[in-house]
Amino acid sequence: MTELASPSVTPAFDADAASAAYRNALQVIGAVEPRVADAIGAELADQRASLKLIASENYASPAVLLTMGNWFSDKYAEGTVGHRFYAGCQNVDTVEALAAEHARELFGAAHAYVQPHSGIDANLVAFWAVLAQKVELPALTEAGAGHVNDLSDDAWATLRRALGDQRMLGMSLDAGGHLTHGFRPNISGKMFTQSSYGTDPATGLLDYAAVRAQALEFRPLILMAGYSAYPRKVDFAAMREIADEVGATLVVDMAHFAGLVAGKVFTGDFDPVPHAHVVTSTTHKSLRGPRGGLVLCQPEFADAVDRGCPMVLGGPLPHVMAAKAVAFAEARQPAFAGYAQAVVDNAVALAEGLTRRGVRLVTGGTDNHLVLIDVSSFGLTGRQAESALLDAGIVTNRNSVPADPQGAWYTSGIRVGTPALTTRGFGAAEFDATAGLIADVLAGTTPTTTSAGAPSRAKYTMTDGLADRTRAAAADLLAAHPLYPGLDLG
Ligand code: DSN
Repeated sequence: MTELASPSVTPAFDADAASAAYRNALQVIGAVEPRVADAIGAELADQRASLKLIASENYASPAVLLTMGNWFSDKYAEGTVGHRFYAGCQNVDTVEALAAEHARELFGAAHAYVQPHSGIDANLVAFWAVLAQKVELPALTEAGAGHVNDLSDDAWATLRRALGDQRMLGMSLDAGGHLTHGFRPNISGKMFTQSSYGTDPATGLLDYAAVRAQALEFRPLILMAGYSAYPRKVDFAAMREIADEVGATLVVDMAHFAGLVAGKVFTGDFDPVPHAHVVTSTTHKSLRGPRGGLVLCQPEFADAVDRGCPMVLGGPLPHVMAAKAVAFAEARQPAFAGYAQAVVDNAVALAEGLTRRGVRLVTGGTDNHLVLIDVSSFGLTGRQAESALLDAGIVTNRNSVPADPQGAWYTSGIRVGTPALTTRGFGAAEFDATAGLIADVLAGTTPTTTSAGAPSRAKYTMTDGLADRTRAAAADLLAAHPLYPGLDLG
């Protein structure tokens, strides 16, 4: 065994063993479809060579990744641990129980359901659990059924009509909320009569008094909290007070910041688990696990949450549940707290570096893992900024800013996050240097003019040599912090 590659914030792995595992796996795959084996190798090369700042992405450990490629993938396991609709699930029971146990311990939760395949699945499980638990829908009473799963077709028809009266209040998409929190084109916006809260127009910050006033007026069944592009902490104790005052159920989607909760950076009022009735998450963002979802809940919702399959989920993915168990075990190691703190410290360094260079940030900074840049002062749309940064080797995504005049396609914002590069070992100095590269690219990019004489919203030119210079500088930063050090595909 070679020396473990173990920067303090990255899970240690045996580089020789991982190299052998991947080389052999690629040889086996390549014998069937070499183009797929090549694409897998190319993906690692691309990820190694780019400055990945997408706030929702990370790099899972070789242990997490390898756990997903095995015989668990072949197994059907509808049901719950010890109560399956298929025979032969004893090993699936082992990994599902382990993942749930690690999740409960990691987050201090009463109950954990690890079957959701993604964030939207986790949210649908939560929404139906609240409906089943909290709503005396006429159809349930008429049918004498104990649960929505037991309804007849007639009862379902009544239920569909009654559902239209149920209300959800969530954060609006342009204020940083997520499309599954009641955005009209999403199923959440169709299941519920929906209303959304924004942020203070002057500060970009959540205004709890305004949320309370809106909740008192709207009387939601579900008060939804959580975000995908809000660069600040949320006071979940305050949100719970509002929910209690209006008789709502508080559901928190912590997909973006689950790693900061697991790493005990968000504690007390900022930890959703003790305050929310139900908490949903993905497992692959700041939590650094496999792609997947998770639901945590208070005991009164446990039975309804466990009916996620077959209510809204198909068969669970046992290979992914196994990888969740491995990832949660990693997150329970002391090093993970150091990683989570570094993610936030690095975001602050990135925000300060951008501000110092004259870049405008929504809310003026950050106290989580992400920074939302308003690129309108450079005369750019988010789409132009995203493309120019990509030309320069910096991977980001465009994002709406509050009350965005450019709409959701072009946008006025760029969202950047620190979880992935922190896993690579970047610290404050590297993020300050990254801020410099971003500021230079934004300053050196100019919209082209359309034939009508207006600035284009998509096309742009860059100062000569800027993209190449930035790529070279990014390559120097990346070379000092290799991704999966020692991992060699041969
Ligand atoms: N797509 C994820 C993100 O980038 O935030 C959320 O679903």
